[in-house]
Amino acid sequence: MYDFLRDQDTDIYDAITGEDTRQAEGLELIPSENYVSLAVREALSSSLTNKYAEGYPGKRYYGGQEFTDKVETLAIERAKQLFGAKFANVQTHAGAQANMAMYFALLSPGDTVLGMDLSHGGHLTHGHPVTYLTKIFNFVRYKMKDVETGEIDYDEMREVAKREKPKILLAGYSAYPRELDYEKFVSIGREVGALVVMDVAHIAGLIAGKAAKNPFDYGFDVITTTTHKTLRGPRGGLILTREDEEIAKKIDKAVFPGMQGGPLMNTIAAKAVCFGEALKPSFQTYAAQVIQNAKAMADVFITDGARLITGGTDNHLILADVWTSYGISGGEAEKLLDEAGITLNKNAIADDTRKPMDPSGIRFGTPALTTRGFKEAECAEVARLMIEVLRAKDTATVERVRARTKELAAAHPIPESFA
Ligand code: DSN
Repeated sequence: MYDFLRDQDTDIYDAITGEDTRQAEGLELIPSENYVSLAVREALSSSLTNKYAEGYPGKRYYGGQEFTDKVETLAIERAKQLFGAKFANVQTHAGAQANMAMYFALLSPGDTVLGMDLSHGGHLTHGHPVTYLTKIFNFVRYKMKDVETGEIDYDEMREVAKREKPKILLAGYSAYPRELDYEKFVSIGREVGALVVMDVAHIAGLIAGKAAKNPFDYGFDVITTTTHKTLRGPRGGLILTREDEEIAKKIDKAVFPGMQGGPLMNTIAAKAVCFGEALKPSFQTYAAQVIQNAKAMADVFITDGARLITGGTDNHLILADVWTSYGISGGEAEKLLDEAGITLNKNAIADDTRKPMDPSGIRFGTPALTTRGFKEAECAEVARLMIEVLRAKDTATVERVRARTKELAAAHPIPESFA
């Protein structure tokens, strides 16, 4: 691999091979990361990167679309099958663009979106004040009723919905470890005449692998997602519409020409490959294992007396209050664990009293470890190693744990393909 790159550009070659080694030798616990197959990587680096294909299959603004049309149609059909949707747009470059296109398709300037409070697990693109979205649309919030169990305050949600009359009721989070009551979302949305939308970026693979409930089965109207987290595909976005053709047409228009120019056809081919992989029965085994592994890690922390936000996990991620539990800030924990060969991220916890750049929590999860073949016992060991570092906070412990994480990584090479 990389023969031409090595000969032509040593600096970039060195950086990429350095990253390869980092990924191979460390344990990846960032819950939004994963390892793609070499088939996905081959599609990403294919000749399709040379091609302009503005428009949609059969309706392009450039010639030479015989193969791009085939690729995009396959990606659309597979995405629809995977999520039980009637319509799919596979062109958004990332999850942020998928959400933006969804807002522009379904809202007029000044319209209201009711979404999860950002400090309770929401996402920047769900209306954080630092985004341009808040200059155009009005975002109002619901929260968890009980941070210790993760129960959403559906009474508050209904009250705010009735008062604020949102056009969109938004579910979906980047730091929330529990399943939702989708029936309640849909009933509240219908009651106030809002479209019900979910950003499933984090749990897309769990839904595709039938290890988590599918919001479309409960009547959600639209789903947005990324393709590179639990779904284990290339970095990119995807928008699915359950059944309303008018909505799907508005979304297509919002993506192109509304927001983006030429689609990244190489990425769309890689998405199609990933969707093909996720349609295999083996992906269901993978998705179920991701959750079992996360539960095994959560159990170790709970037994150790740690405070986990929502008290545990139903999905692929865990949010731990390390400030209360181990007297270490999230930033310091991230740094020490990184040195010990465990990569994860600091994360604010609900109603955090510390600053976002050095919050009280860490967020970690099991999608990448599970891809490497880790099962519950190895994940529990990783959790114990983490606790050793969080408790001791000293160089000797970090070095000892580093030696063990390297061994664990070596015993579980990153796979090249999936059965
Ligand atoms: N940055 C992603 C995550 O890590 O959750 C969400 O966009």
